[in-house]
Amino acid sequence: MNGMKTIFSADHLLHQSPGELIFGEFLPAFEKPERAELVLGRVKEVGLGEIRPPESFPVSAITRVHAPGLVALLQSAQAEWEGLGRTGAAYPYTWMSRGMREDRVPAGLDGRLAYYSFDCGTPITKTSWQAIKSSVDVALSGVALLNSGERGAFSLCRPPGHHAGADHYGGYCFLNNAAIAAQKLLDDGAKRVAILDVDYHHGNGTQQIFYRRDDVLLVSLHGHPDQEYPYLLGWEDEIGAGAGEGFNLNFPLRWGTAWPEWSAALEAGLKRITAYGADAVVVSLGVDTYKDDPISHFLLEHEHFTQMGARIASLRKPVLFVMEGGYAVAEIGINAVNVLTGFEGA
Ligand code: OKP
Ligand code: ZN
Repeated sequence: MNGMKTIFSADHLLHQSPGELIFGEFLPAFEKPERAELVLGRVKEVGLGEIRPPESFPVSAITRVHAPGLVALLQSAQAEWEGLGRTGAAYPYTWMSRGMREDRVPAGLDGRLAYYSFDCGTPITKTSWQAIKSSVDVALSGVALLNSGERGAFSLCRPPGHHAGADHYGGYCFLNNAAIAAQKLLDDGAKRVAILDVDYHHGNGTQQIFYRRDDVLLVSLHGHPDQEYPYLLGWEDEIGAGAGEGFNLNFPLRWGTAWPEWSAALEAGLKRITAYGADAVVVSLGVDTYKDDPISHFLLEHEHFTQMGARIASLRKPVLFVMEGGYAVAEIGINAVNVLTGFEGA
């Protein structure tokens, strides 16, 4: 079968949040396994291309961008939690705030959960690590496809990754699949990689990881921090620092943003990526910009995702699509795959 290949692992099923504190209630989690299954179903329905399992990569590919202490915590948190006689998933009780010790990692479990996380929406369960690791492997296997000459590939990652920074996790994200993939592209010979983050939420983790670097350009379109999660990063004056100055480009957009305004920002971002001269592009593909997404406030419709894919294809660069968010579950498959077919058809 020709067409874009999809990398997928059923191991994503091993991460299932027990629920989410949202809208003032503890509700069923929005980031749920059905999301990935619906996208996979749509990939099959349209006959996008071959579906392959990931290869397994060493943890050293992860610690190229993440602190070893974070990776160790994700692996052992649930066992330590149970060792303290607790049932349920591992949740942090506090977080780092202004004036607290950033230079010292506490030894205990609750201290490390506090040190390495930034929100209450990202519980670690008994089998989460296997899902987290499989999601990274799905992203890295997509890199291998680009290295073998494919012009596009789809890493159907779950859990998502773009909120995870070098030493912090949160926002349903544990490890930054897109950032790990971008670093692997560089390690495999690319000189410059662009990350285009079209998820509704700002990719704070990706921004933090590459903020001082000029070998990865980040372009992000997202809900304005004055209105939208993760609230504390994503303004337009964040342009990068040191060697990275000029290599971070944020487009914060207000609730109610529809295709005309969203696509104008996309065009400006694509222009920047072209000027940058990227050897490859990683797209953080969230489809929570959809008008009926239950936790988001943009107004994109099905056809706009197709157009988005076609515009990304106009870069004429190898593109790795890495799945991020999208929560209107019945539609998530249509919207994600529309981007891919739009790319393929252009
Ligand atoms: C992840 B991705 C607290 C509610 C906050 C978190 C949104 C994470 C979005 N439980 N919502 O960017 O789609
Ligand atoms: Zn999102």
